[in-house]
Formats: sequence, structure tokens, C-alpha cells
Amino acid sequence: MAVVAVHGELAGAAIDECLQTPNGTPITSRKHQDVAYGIWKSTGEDLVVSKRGEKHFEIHCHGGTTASQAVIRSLSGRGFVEISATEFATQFQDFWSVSTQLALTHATTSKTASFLLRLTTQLPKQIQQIRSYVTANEKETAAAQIQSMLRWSNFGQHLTAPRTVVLCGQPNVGKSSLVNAITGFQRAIVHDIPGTTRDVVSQALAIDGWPVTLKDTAGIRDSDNPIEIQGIAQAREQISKSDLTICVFDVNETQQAARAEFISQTAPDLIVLNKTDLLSPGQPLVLDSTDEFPTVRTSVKTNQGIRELLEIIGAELVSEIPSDTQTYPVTAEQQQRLEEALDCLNQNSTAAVSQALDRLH
Ligand SMILES: Nc1nc2c(ncn2[C@@H]2O[C@H](COP(=O)(O)OP(=O)(O)OP(=O)(O)O)[C@@H](O)[C@H]2O)c(=O)[nH]1
Ligand SMILES: [Mg+2]
Repeated sequence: MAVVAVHGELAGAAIDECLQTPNGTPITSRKHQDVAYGIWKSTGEDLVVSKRGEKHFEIHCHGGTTASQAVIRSLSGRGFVEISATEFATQFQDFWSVSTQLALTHATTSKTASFLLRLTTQLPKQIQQIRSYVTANEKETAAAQIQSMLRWSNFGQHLTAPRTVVLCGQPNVGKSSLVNAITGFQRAIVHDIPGTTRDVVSQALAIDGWPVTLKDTAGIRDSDNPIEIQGIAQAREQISKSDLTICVFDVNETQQAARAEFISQTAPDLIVLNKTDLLSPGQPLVLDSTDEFPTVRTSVKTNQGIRELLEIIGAELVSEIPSDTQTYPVTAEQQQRLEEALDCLNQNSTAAVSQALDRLH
């Protein structure tokens, strides 16, 4: 669906010329917030018009861009100028409202959308409060509020930017099989030949409502195959950049020294001991006693531990959630403005605080 907002003295009159309503009632004679169904005369498209104010209307169009483009063409022919949604919003609202609303449009889960929706009203209010403290020369209070907001910057920006979870391990331990079990479809190639995965295979998904990019990587081992060497280098690079690294081992593997070496090289956040279905009864678990890392035992064949693995990933990714009244930046620019404002407060230049908070985009 596309929404075309139309603003100006002649907005209602222009829409009335272009729109055929069922009973012929013009949109200009309707009450504020009224909604009218109609047909756009030039193309015969069905659409809905909402009167938001005397000079402010919204035309809601379905069906790709055909209807919205037709509306824009008709209005452009009547002297209206097309501008982007961001430009339009900034003419009526301040930076804090616009940037938070734009972030909300990039939310990919209902959980992150609900955090952002609350902030669309709370964040501009909080900034207004900071402005008042600065005006009243209550610098310490203003600075303390900004500091408490900045503490949640990382959480705020991850509401729209997915966190990266990387699965790594030696070849053939079941990394790609786990990726498929987690995503619920055959995303990655699985084979009993060690060294199957070469490229990094990424998949977007939500874990406990948090947006995540799950990355399957090449099994890490000594190799003289140039393609495999590249894959292993990519795997190491992904590990160094990840928000959460999961080391996968075959639970039946008995070489404890090799595992310990692998763990010290990759510094994981979580360990998975896979292929538990192949354990014979009474077989001792070599690496099950590590207290250093959360450890989950799984079997892709029987589905054992997959749900638990997802729960632990969710908890490890987001260990702390801000209270309902806490506000925080949700974009890099919001964070930067708050940091600048805090610097200005620390240097006692209060006039510069409002410049940092309110400068034009
Ligand atoms: N019995 C059993 N077999 C498994 C399990 N998980 C994976 N496998 C098998 O182990 C083999 C290797 O699985 P992959 O998922 O390709 O392993 P990988 O770690 O991605 O391997 P590389 O890409 O070579 O690094 C395949 O034959 C899988 O079917 C499991 O939990 N139990
Ligand atoms: Mg693989």
C-alpha cells in the first residue's frame, strides 16, 4: 500500500476534481478525520481519501505503485510539487519525531515495532524535557538524562539492525544442519563430506522476536585447497565481527586438546555439542563439563535441544531490556546528537546544546 499525502490551500479542491465518490459528496465538505472511498477518475483506480485537516489530506492507494503514480501525475498537472516522505515529514515535525518514525518503518518484527512505536511519542517528549532543563540551567539533570539514554544506544539501534549470529566449528560437525533446523528449511547444503560449506551462508530470521542474521561458515581446519582456504578466512572474519559466536562440536569427538585449542582461537559465546543421537549409552562426554560457556547438547536427527538452543541464543543476544519509561536513541544520528549535546553540557556551552539537538538534517 502507498500513501500520498497532499498538503496546501488547494489540496481539497484538487482532490475533489480528480475523485468520484459514490454519493458525490466532495471531500472538502467532510469533517476532519473522515474517510471517503472513491474512484480516481483518470485511471479508474479504487482508493481511500482521509481528511486530516483543512489543508491536509492522505490518499491511500493499493496495488503496487500504479495507483499512487496516477495520483501523483494528476496532482503534478495541477501545480503540486512531489517531495519525498522524509522531506514531507520534516516540514511538519522535528528531527526526533521524523527519525524515530522512519526507524519504525524499518522494524521487521512486531516485538521491535512495539518498542519503536512507544518511542515515537516518548523520545520527542524526552528531548523537549532536556531542552527545558537546559533553559532552566539545570545542567546536571539534563546531562544525567542524556547519559541514561546513551546507555541503551546499542539496544536502540539493534531494533532495526539485525544482530549477527555466527555458527563456526570444525568440518562435518553439523553446522549447516543446525542452520537448517533453526531456519526450518534447507537453507544450507548438508553433506557427509567434510568441507562442504565454502561461502558464508546468511539467513535473516527472528529469534524470540529479535531480528537476527544467522551465518553458516566453512569448517575450520588446516587445508591446502585454495577455495577452502578462502572459505576458512571468511569464517574467521565473520567470527571477529559477530554479535554472538556459537562453536559447534561433534559430541562424539574425543580429542579434547583440539577442542580446547579451537575454543581459545574463536572465543565463542556459546557451545553446541551436536549429534547426541550417536552417543552410545554410558559414553563419557568429553567437553560437557566446561563451566566457562553456556553449553547446549543437540541432535539435528531427533530435534533434541534445538528449542533450548534458540532460547539460549535469544537470552544471550539481549540480556537486558530497558524499562517502559526509558528512552534511548534508535539511530546513529540520534546517538551522535545526544553525545554532542552531552559534550556541550560538559563544556558549559548551553547555547550549543540546542544546536546539537535541533539542527536541520
Ligand atoms: N546422526 C547425526 N548426524 C548429523 C547431525 N547433524 C548433522 N549430521 C550429519 O553430519 C554430516 C555433516 O553435516 P553438515 O551439516 O554438512 O556439517 P557442517 O559442519 O556444515 O560441515 P562442513 O560444511 O563441511 O564444515 C551430514 O551427513 C549430516 O546429515 C546429528 O545431529 N546427528
Ligand atoms: Mg556446512
